[in-house]
Amino acid sequence: MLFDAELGREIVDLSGFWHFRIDPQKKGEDEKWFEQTSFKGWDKIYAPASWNEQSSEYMWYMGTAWYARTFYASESWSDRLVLLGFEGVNYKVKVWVNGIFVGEHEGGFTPFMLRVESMLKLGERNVVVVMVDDTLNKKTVPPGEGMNQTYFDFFHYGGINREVYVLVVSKTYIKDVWVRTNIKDSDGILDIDIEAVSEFEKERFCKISLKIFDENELVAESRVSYMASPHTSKTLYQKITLKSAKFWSPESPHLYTLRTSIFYEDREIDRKETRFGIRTVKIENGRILLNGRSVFLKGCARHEDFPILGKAVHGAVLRKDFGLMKELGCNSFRTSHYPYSRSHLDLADEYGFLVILEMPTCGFRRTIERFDDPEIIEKVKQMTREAIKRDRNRPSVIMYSLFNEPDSSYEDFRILLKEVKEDAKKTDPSRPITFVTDKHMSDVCLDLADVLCHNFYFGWYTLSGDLGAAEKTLSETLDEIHKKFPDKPIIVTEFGADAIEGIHKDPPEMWSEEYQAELIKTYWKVFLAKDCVVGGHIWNFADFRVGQSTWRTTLNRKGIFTRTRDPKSAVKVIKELFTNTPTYR
Ligand code: BDP
Repeated sequence: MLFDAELGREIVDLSGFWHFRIDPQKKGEDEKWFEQTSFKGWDKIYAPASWNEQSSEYMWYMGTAWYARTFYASESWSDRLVLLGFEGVNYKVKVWVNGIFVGEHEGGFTPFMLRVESMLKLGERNVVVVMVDDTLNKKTVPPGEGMNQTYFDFFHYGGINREVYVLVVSKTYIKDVWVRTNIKDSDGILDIDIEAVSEFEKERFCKISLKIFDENELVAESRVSYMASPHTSKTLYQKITLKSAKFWSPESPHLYTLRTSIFYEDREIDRKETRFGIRTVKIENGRILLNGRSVFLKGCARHEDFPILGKAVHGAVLRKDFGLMKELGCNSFRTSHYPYSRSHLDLADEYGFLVILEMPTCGFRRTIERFDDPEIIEKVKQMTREAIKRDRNRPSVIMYSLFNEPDSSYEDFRILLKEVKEDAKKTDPSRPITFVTDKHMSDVCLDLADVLCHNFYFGWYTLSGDLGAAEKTLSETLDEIHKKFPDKPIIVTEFGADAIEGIHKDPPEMWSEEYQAELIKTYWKVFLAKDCVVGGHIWNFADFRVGQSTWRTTLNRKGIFTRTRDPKSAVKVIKELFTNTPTYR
């Protein structure tokens, strides 16, 4: 499934069956597997999807694996730039085309593009070979040491998890469009940056046209001319006012499309479409203001996880999930614990969800990595930058979460947090920044967060089975936090209990469906009684696969739906709680 962003451009989708071969001894590079043109004896694997559940042979495989396939390069691509786009490959990747090395990338959840036109044979089949290495270590993000020794609580799925495609563009093309929106009375104010790349050998006088569409109706336009110098990238700025604009909100998620075109000698040579919504987000006096109104976030934290597909969540599953979330009365979710796919967030924009975009920085502990290690700092910054650049036009994304449950009770974590925050603010100064903590009063970094995000498991990991005590401790802890930071809004980003479907207990007991429902009800009552709480996300929307251990039964069972989306008893209760909790309060 490809996305709107590349509409109007030539794209070859490389989804499908790839030749596949695992390389446990890591000998493929020495043996030059990337030069192969015949793949006899190799297995087959489908991409996008993780390799693990496609065959029992690969279920627990962690290491190097090779993918190969061919694609046809048309003769019409001469004098054009050809990019190979990857939406997400877990974890490290190296790419060759026709035996020639093209580039590499680290990080499983952010996109990258590689230029390949100089390696292509036009009018013929071309071979693309991709080496993926998902070996975890203390310096991977997130870190781990094995399939069952991860410092994060979700299954470590390897492979080409998201779309791969060939994108063909003109030698002068639009690389990026960034639309910042603001509201003045009934008008929408747009500040737009267009990054145009030119690879022509000579200077060219180009014109850029910007057209804004509301559905099919042209509602505003503007033009700018510039001299495109050879082998340069240029950023052009435009300001547009949209009179009597329609604003984006959960109840009315209105989207506009900006069509940016480059003209050379009055011929349109490139076009990129960018969807955006007009809305503002501000933190003021302990509240999150959306278009000036105080919002309350209701929802579940999620995971990208589905049987057989692994970390590739098919569009049909996403459609189902958004329908279920809407029925429940949710208006929000967090992309725990990594940036989700473009299609996932496209639906959030369309269905009007308020999203906390989280980075893949989970499990950061000072006993694992040093927080002042320049390699770690650089890696985290790069992944954060890639995620923000991809998603900063989305109205659904209202804030960035830079970490999940780091060792933030230690001063040395401040170094990393500060550096990454500064860098993130440069990439997008318009959105609030947070990180998610489980350290509460012992956290020494909360002053650096614009919004406080806390995960609580009273009644589960502590005060197990005692909901009365959990309620009291939750209430007291929230009061203490609020007293220390009276101007910062609090979101409870995780709370929940494992429930194994079909286990029923009266009175409710841990692991039963009733206990999960009761715990959620208890927490919700506390949230609504406190002004400082501006949102609650249940952990988790659906059961999800984890590694093997004595404390999980193949899945993390805190889903209110099973892994295949059947409802547990909590769903009815939550529907009532959420529908009776207004979005604005
Ligand atoms: C939290 C983590 C989350 C876990 C959850 C749990 O943020 O990744 O899955 O606990 O234990 O601490 O279920």
